[in-house]
Amino acid sequence: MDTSRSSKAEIVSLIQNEEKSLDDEVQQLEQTLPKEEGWTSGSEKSLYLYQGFWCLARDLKSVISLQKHFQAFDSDVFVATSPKCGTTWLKALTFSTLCRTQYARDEHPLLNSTPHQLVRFLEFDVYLNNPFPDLENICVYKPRIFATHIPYASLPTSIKDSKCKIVYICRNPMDMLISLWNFMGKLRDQIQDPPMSLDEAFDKFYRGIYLSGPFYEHVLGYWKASQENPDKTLFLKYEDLKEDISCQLKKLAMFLGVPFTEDEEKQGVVEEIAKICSFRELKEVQVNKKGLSRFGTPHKDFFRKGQVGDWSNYLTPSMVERLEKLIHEKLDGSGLTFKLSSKTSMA
Ligand code: PAP
Repeated sequence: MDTSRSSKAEIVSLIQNEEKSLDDEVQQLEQTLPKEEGWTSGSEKSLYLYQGFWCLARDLKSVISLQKHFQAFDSDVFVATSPKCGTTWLKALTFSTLCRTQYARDEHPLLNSTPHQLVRFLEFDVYLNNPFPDLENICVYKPRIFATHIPYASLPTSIKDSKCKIVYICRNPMDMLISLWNFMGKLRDQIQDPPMSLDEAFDKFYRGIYLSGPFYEHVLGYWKASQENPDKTLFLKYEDLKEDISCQLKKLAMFLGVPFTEDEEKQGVVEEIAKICSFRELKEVQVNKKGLSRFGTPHKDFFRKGQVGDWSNYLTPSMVERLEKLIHEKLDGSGLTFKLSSKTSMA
């Protein structure tokens, strides 16, 4: 008997069975979960409320699949975010900090790969249409770094229980909303959907209906995890990075267990990483200017303005008032505050 053949056949049948059972599970969920209209008519047409967060039908399967099968290593690092809160930036910074000794200083991988290619999303990329991805060979650099928009409560148990590290970045919700609305506007344009009004986007965001929303539950889940176990989860803020990137980079390196040495500091390594990961530099790299990501969005759309306080150019006074009230209600007593502009902050 040809064992290599039979084991290959067994593997294929295992994958097929798993695919079938996932398809059945997702089909059932689609009929029972609360459902809302998404942000575009394409793959984002419907959102489903799964375990308390809004998820695209396309991603339900990969989320369930990775919840069941993903095995974290103690050495893994996870970049966790809500959409439009600084994912691209934190992917670039985490990769450049952790892997800095694995390439020559003038051959930085960010010159030829996008941050999303170097640090891949678990649910939109690695596990998309593949319940058993080849994780051994997926990350060229070590340790493995993955990204996710999944809320803390719904992370695979092995991520929560192992000694791996989680870095989270949040952003003030007003800038996040404007960033999301602009991003989805480009996506709508691309598939010839008519523009979505800011009123409609505001209403959806206010009700928490967007991929991985609601916002406050997402942020508070990771905030609490970071308070309870600061060695495992590092909680960063986009606005703090904007204010003092060197200080935040050193904090990140220390947390990841790879602090910058005195020599590195003298040689300007911190400033070099900050520079190559900066909005201005990344936006101009050819690989970020053309082509589509694995999840179908143009690379260039991940770089818009990269500013704090851009919301003031869009939101009406009544929108600001409603959001401020909601921020107060949701964050009251948590100890978490947001900077709304380079000057103003609120709890
Ligand atoms: P994602 O969660 O969908 O992957 P994410 O990277 O969080 O996207 O969002 C993009 C936002 O980060 C954009 O914000 P804006 O719309 O307000 O401009 C984008 O400009 C900003 N951004 C991307 N790269 C950087 C960077 N290197 N530094 C600062 N901001 C950045």
